[in-house]
Amino acid sequence: MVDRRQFIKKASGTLAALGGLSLFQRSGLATATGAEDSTSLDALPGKKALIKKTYRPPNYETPVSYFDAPFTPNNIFFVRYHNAVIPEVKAGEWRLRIGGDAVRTPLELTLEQLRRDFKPVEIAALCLCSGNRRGLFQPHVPGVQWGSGAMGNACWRGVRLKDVLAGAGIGKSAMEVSLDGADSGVMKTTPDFIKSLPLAKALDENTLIAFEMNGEPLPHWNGFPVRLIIPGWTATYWMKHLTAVNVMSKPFDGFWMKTAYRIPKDRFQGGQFSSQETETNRPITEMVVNSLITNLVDGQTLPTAKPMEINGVAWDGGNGIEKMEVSTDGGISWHQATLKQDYGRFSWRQWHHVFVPKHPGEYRIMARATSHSGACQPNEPIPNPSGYHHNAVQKITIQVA
Ligand SMILES: Nc1nc2c(c(=O)[nH]1)N[C@H]1C(S)=C(S)[C@@H](COP(=O)(O)O)O[C@H]1N2
Ligand SMILES: [Mo]
Repeated sequence: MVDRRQFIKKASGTLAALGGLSLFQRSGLATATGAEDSTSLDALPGKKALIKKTYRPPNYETPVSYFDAPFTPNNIFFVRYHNAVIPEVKAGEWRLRIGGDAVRTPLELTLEQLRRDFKPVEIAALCLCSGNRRGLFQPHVPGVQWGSGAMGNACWRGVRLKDVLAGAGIGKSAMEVSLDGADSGVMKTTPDFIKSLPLAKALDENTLIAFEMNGEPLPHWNGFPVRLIIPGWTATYWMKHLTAVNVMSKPFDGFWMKTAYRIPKDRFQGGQFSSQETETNRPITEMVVNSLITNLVDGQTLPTAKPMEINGVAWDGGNGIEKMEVSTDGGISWHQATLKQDYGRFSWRQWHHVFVPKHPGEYRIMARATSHSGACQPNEPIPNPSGYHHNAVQKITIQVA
């Protein structure tokens, strides 16, 4: 169980260590200079040590070596918040309110009702922050300077949002469904983190209100008691500590839809959101095809003439992975890697390749995924103002001696 006092005590300890600078100020400073320390490990209550990016709000990423597994354990799963007031929700007191101007009968549900009255569904799905690898963009882009660890693959169990909405009844004028969680900003002026979905996505059979993650209740930091799962879409829509769902006849115009999480139109494949589009940009939606090497690190030394294992994961926005290719000579030749077990089109897919380096020297290892849609990772990240969708082909240099 999360001990909030312990967390606050730890937070004030860190404040003192920073010589009076608030963490908010410090993170602002760090972002401006690009000097944020991305190697400091720190454990939130109930979690193992994660890579701390900011303390308030808590933004912690998972060390990449933990991704060398089909599912990411709950106690090492990354944590991302926009606002710093995160109440510890009590299961018995929690209520989910279904309302909005385009709903027929507003509803209020307890956790027990949610578990008892609707059909349970389980889906393996990757939870990926839109800004994962933002820290690798050149030139530098403002925002949390994530490395590769703002993601995790889990098996989610819950009920369909569409079944819950059917209980309330959807009016003919319905256009979007907004989502709010129990967390909020420190100051009244901070925009509350509220997102919206196009009606069709809210009614998709894979869109879940989840109360379990990898067979256990959701950890506090990952949304206890329930969060939304939007398989295939980036995690910005995966509302944690979900408290309110509103069916609306107009586009939701809050800060986190209208201003943040937007990408230039026509620069990335997939995922329209027509009610939220402008002439030039649109909300981020589906994840793009991507992969990551999980068992090797840049600069590592490995022995000559011994099999070199290259493992990793690959994913996309729900088409599934068609093939995974690995190069050990800096992209001159490519070899097909073996895809491991398929846990469904929204899960990441583990892959594996073995190669024997015959001679000592430097080896440039590269990995690229192709999705069933035919999309392939680009050689360079696609520039965009907020540093989303970094999916460039990864390059790692290994010394063979
Ligand atoms: N209530 C709430 N839900 C939220 C957020 C938030 O700030 N508050 N951030 C979103 C974003 S941008 C991401 S990347 C994911 C992160 O999920 P995690 O913290 O469980 O890893 O939560 C999403 N849901
Ligand atoms: Mo995110």
